[in-house]
Amino acid sequence: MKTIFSDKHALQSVETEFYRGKWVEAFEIPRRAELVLAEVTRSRLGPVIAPDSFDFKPVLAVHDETFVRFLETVWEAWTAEVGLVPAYPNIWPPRRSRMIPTVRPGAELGRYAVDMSSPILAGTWEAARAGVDCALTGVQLIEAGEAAAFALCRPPGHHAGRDYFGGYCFLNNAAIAAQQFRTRGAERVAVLDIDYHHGNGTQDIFYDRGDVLTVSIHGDPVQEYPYYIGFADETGEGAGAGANLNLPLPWGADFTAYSAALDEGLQRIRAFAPERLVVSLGVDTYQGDPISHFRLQSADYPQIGAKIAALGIPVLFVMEGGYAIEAIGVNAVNVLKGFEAARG
Ligand code: FKS
Ligand code: ZN
Repeated sequence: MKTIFSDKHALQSVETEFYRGKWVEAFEIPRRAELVLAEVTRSRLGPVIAPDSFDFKPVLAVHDETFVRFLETVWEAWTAEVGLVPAYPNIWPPRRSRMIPTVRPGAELGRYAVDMSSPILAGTWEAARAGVDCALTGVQLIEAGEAAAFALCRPPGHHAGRDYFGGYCFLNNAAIAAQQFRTRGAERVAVLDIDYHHGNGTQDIFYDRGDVLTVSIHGDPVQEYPYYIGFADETGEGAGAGANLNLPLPWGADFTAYSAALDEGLQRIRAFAPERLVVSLGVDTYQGDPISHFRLQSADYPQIGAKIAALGIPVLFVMEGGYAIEAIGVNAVNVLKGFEAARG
């Protein structure tokens, strides 16, 4: 299968992040994408192509316009007021606030950010847009007849909601792609999120819609980021009632437990009968991941790909997390290879 990759991902790059009360070496670094790309090439997965450019429309189909405008303009406003330093929020709106717009970039950062893990830098907007372009190019390839494609997106996207960013994410690449499949004519689309963390942004975006099924397997929010969302009883609302499935697993879950959850998720997807599938592909489920607590082995990942392949529908894989630098390439490509081997 083809991989879509943009060098612009490297525009989002920080040395450190705030973790457990300290500034530590950043986990979400450009090297992650470079290592996945290197393994794609080494393993001869298929051609690597640059993305096409797309206008704002697919982005505005899932994100609020004021939020998108904020992402686009906040760096300029921030540097004018504060100087050439990363834009971090340090204040958040109290519950029941009236949310009146302010003229201060720091206050706007807190309005839209859910945490401190996603600083806005000079190149953040361009990097995030390039990630979206990778995902949309993947949609285009599939609409042109490819059975699958791999959007090697960075920064990741699944924590970005309709009007918020965080968890290293700015624009929700997978959700934008899923919506684009709908726009291009698919009646029903499913998103399967196999990143270790709950795909809260994707859930948020499609929560009241019955045309996009969202399924996420992740660390139980009582003990894992993003904490306040991702519980099993969140099943969708309104027209979306029954179209969200959360499968939280406890710390220490191994492939036996994981596999059972995956089978349940895939069963639900089968029953929904989507025409297209987007997979939020995170490999932070790996036993050696420095910030996560599942116990998958590298040899488990091809089986995940094979199970997904058994759905028999076109699949767009969209890169999300994975922080065990030595294994990220092999683990991600193992899913894709397992998919291809099973699809034939
Ligand atoms: C908690 C530290 C939490 C933020 C974790 C973000 C995970 C991001 C991700 C993505 F795919 F988006 F990259 N820090 N101990 O892996 O879900
Ligand atoms: Zn993750």
